[in-house]
Amino acid sequence: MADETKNPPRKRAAKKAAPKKTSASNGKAASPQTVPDAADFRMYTEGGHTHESLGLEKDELLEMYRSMMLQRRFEERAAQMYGRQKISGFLHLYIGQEAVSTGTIHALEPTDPIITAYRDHGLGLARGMTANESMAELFGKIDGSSRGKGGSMHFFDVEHHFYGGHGIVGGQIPLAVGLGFAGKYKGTGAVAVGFFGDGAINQGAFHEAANLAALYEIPVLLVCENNGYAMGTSVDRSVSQPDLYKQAYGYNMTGALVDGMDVFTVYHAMRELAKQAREENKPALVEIRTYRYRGHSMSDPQKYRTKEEMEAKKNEDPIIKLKAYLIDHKLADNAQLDAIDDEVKAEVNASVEFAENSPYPPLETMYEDVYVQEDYPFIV
Ligand SMILES: Cc1ncc(C[n+]2csc(CCOP(=O)(O)OP(=O)(O)O)c2C)c(N)n1
Ligand SMILES: [Mg+2]
Repeated sequence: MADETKNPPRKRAAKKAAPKKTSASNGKAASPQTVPDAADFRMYTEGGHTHESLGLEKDELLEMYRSMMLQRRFEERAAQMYGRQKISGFLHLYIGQEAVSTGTIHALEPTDPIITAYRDHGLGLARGMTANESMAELFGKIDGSSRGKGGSMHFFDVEHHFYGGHGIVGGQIPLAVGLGFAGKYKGTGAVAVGFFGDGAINQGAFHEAANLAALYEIPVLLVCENNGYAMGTSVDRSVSQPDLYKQAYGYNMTGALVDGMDVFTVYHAMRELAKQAREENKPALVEIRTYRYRGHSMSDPQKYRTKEEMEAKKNEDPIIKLKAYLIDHKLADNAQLDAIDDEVKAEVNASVEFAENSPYPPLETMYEDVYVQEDYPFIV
């Protein structure tokens, strides 16, 4: 059941909101009554968490650091390989946004389904995809996660409950709600998490999906990764209400604003919101403010933002922040963290070799893996 103190039912709200009758006698129009603010907005922007306050052990912190480093090093190498024309098609890098993927994954159960847009390498790696299958997918090789037929935008790993990798802006949001619905229907207790960019918030698909998520009380978190830009268009230029989390009010659900440059804050917010969704079937719209350090994709002259802005944001680098925390709290020293970096680099280098050596998918496999159902009509 919805919490009525925070979310009054529509009928009651409508009754209270009815405008007063204008008194004609004094000649003045009565000002309309204001609607009581029943919004359930949560701010996760203050920071100040410690690993103790969050109940995180040293091993888990080091695992978070490793995960973020793997995503960063993997993509730096992917960018190089793109330059050498080993990767074709699009390549959208997640560099700068790693606290979002890592903080979320650590806050969820490994069986909670997740789904995202085309900027998908970070989330896939954070969820447990290997560097080998990921690099091979970028190279279009048969050992890739989608057998080389998906490429950068279509990572997919059912075993790890990662449902892709989607190229149509906003297209995966209704699927996220469907994943949440399936969990509720089957009684699995899972919470689905659907990621999308700030550019997707104005798509009809978001609004239709958000409405049903709240109406059907679906355990789903709709996570808007607001990195400030949709290609070259800033949020301020394209959205009438740039506080994107406020869209939650229109759908009678929790809205949350989260600092996405701090992995502890993301972890804290997502853990609380996932618990609420799991235990009370309450969906939420979660706006996580983050920043991508690279262009929209590989061919982006980035004329829409200043060097000063980028430099300022680089001072907020979530990986450097976690590293400083680990050292300050004597949980690791520089040598240990460098060793993690070396291990990750070796793993990524090996993945390039693996991808080079993997064959291209044979032509006759072209129509395989298009539909799950093997006898689906229209397949030649
Ligand atoms: C329906 C649709 N319209 C337009 C495009 C072209 N397009 C690809 S990415 C993109 C910008 C999306 O930005 P955002 O949602 O903020 O995600 P980000 O790239 O910042 O991660 C657009 C308009 C598309 N893929 N799908
Ligand atoms: Mg964006």
